[in-house]
Amino acid sequence: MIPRITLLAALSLLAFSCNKQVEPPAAFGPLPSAAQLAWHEMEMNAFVHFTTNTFTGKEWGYGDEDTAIFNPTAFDADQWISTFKDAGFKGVILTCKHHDGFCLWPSAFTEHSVKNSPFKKDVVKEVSEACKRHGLKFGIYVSPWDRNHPQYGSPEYIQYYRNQLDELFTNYGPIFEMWFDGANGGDGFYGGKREARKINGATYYDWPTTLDLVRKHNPDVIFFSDAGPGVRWVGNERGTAGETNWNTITPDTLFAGKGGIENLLNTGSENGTRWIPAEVDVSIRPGWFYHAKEDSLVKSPEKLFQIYLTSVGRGSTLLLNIPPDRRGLIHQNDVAALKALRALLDETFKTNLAEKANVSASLVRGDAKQYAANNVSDKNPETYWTLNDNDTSGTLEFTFDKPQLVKYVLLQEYIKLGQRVKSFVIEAKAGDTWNVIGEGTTIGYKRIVKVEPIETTAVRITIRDAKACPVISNIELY
Ligand code: FUL
Repeated sequence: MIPRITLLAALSLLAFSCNKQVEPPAAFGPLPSAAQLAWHEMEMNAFVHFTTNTFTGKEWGYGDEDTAIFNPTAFDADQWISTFKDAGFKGVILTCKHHDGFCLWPSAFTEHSVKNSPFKKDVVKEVSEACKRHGLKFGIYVSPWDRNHPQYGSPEYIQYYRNQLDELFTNYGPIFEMWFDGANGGDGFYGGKREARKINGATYYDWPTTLDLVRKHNPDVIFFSDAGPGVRWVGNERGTAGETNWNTITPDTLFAGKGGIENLLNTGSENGTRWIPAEVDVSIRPGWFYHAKEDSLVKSPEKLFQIYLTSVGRGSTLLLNIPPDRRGLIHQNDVAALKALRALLDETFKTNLAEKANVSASLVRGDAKQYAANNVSDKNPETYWTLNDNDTSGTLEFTFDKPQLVKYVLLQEYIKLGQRVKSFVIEAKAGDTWNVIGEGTTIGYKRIVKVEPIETTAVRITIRDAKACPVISNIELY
């Protein structure tokens, strides 16, 4: 019989090692706001380009279009939004006004709007209400560049632009994201209808004042522009975030429309001073607007899947443009492509092999259970595996009870404590040897690596380098 005193001592020792109080790592570097975190979690949003261009075949209208041409014959916002919802999109951003200045809502400040079209209906209202019905968030694109407005280029126009934002935020909220397009934000391009009208993009729009105004309506609205401050442009329209993608950037000298910063925006800056993640905007068709001649050029589900990997799979949010046609419907080819994309995503990411694997780690912060390796496979995004403050590398091993085919590895950092990882490698066991099957640099909110497909009994992930001790909340294997 074990003496009572020894048993008690053993039990209290056990209790001590399980409940050992180890401080969590301190936050490191710039952090996302609550609204930015929510934006990261949306992962996929739909962009909708719709205006007079849909009826003229143009991409950039001159602003002198007759409002009579805007006349969709079978407009159905529910068809758009239910299509997007089925595909997995969480939000929608609508071009309430594109560069031609035509307003999809009956603005009190201009005659160049739906109110003077035969269609008459308030498209912004129809779409924002359909979003509410289907549980998607609603966002707006309101082009600063306006080729219809006679005062574009003068201070009066800025007041006009602000009045319109006021109208939109008052009547169609809540609005989760607001797009400040960079076109004609620099000092190139042509300004008004068909004549040149130069502006100084760095100062003309006076963004800080506009932002303050909009924040009075919604303090949490995410502002997209080349330079943020909510989210930044990714530097291209091909659907590709940087293989290295820092959520941080130093925006001091940046502004919407500033040219020559595409590479910087694509990768972000490792030591950037602000959390301004990249949003990947790309169109399902060659153009942003619907053109019948592009019906056969809708991106294939396989191409869209690739884009998913280079956007969501690189820690960005995908903003996929799906333009309604002249009927005011999402064309059947686009609907079919989205359905097939959804099926591809569901099939690829169906069985997470990490859930049934045995997970172990080379190191655990303070040897404490609350930071153990299996936190990365427990489905709880609030628990994580982490190391002691000075440790910037460590290894996780997943062992299966029988060989499994592994094709994709999904990793997530606990970004509430900052973005840290700089380099990682993925290996798989073949017999007694470990083979490298993939590697990468940054992780951030989410990283999906397409590895060399392999039948294996174990996968090993090594964080090779990090700015501070890595904090990994989730790993999935497919
Ligand atoms: C660009 C615009 O000029 C295009 O027409 C489109 O709206 C795209 C999303 O942004 O800057």
